[in-house]
Amino acid sequence: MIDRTQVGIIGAGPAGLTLALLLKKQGVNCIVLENQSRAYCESRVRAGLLEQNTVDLFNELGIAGRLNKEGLKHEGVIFSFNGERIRVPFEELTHGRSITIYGQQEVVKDLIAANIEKGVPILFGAEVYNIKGIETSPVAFYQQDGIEHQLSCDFVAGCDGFHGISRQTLPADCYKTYSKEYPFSWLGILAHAEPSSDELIYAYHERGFALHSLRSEKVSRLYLQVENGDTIDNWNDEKIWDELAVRLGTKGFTLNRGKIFEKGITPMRSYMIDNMQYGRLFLAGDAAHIVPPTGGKGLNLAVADTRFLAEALVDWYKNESDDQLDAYSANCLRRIWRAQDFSNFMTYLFHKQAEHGSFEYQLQKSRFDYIRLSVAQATTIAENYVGLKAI
Ligand code: RFL
Ligand code: PHB
Repeated sequence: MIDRTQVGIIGAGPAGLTLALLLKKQGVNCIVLENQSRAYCESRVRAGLLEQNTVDLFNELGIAGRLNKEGLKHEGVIFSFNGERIRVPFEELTHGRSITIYGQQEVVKDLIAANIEKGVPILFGAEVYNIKGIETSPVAFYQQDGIEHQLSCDFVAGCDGFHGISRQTLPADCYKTYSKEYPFSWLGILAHAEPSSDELIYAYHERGFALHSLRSEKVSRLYLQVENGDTIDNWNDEKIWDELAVRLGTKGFTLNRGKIFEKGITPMRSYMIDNMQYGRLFLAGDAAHIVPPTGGKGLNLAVADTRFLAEALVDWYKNESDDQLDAYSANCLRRIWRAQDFSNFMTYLFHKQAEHGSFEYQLQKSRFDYIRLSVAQATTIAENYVGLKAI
């Protein structure tokens, strides 16, 4: 068993796997430790919206063959307010930038295959239970098949998601936490139903938010705002479809129904820490920040962090410079705060929070009208939605 590497990466999600490829490309060795099985990682249903920057990076890494073929490129998005629709033509408003719909499981499959092909060791079923020596010479302690192992590293990259061990390993006094729980959750489904719209539809309705998304020409991905604490047992398939049809509805629109093959409820929260590093431990992705999914930013932020981290580590190995490593958190935080603000804005624009006709409701409606009336406001939304190029 290998017991030493340059960069030990915890977590084989989008962050860990992208970082491993970026490092390998520059000749830096790493090992990825992942507590789940490969099959589990490749089937976990989550995100679907890839920003232009993410697609560009996957092309640079030479792993976008299937993404370019099977991903669905979008040039605009539909917003609906109680059945009144407007279209934000984001490609036109951002001089050619777009988003691509491609399931996170597909991204993870492509990343795992590329890492294995390039010779990056990914140890599945390897749970890291302790990280020691983060000031100068970190060691990751992990268990695989009931046997304990140690991996000594120059650096540890904590890409182990929101519930991972890396954030807990940072000294508690080296960062400040920002956290916000929203008073609603998302019920998400995947269904064998032809998408009812070529473009995504984000809908405010007096019964609550709904989102129409898709995965392919035959599979729809749809979400409903539900109350915190609600359970999937309260929602049989017919009730889900009926509710989606009402909330997404407008004159002449028919929602295509089909067999639901995946459903789940996710709470909505914003969370982040204002320092993502200590000594030789660096965090990336959900390990350091969570955004509500309304802006489609989580996976994209995870990937954006790894670009900064890879550049900084390569600079350390090639030029013996600490400068970029020292600037890592600050470099990431600018984009993270922008995404936090945009995700919060989208969440409050579309979710039902106040009684129909109340003061807050009127403000919400006015914000929606403003997008229709102002190219400036539509452009602001467009450039945040597709993701700012540099920040
Ligand atoms: P991940 O994907 O959670 O991966 C972390 C990995 O670390 C492993 N792990 C450990 N391994 C070893 N030892 C330990 N002690 C470990 N502890 C954990 C885990 O098993 C896991 O494999 O984090 P990463 O890489 O930072 O990626 C983040 C994204 O997964 C996440 O931000 C997105 O899914 C969020 N998200 C969306 N993001 C988008 O950009 N666009 C979207 O359209 C979008 N929609 C969504 C979403 C998330 C959702 N849910 C379910 C939260 C829609 C939903 C409903
Ligand atoms: C998805 O397709 O899963 C999706 C799309 C847009 C979002 C969130 C999720 O804002």
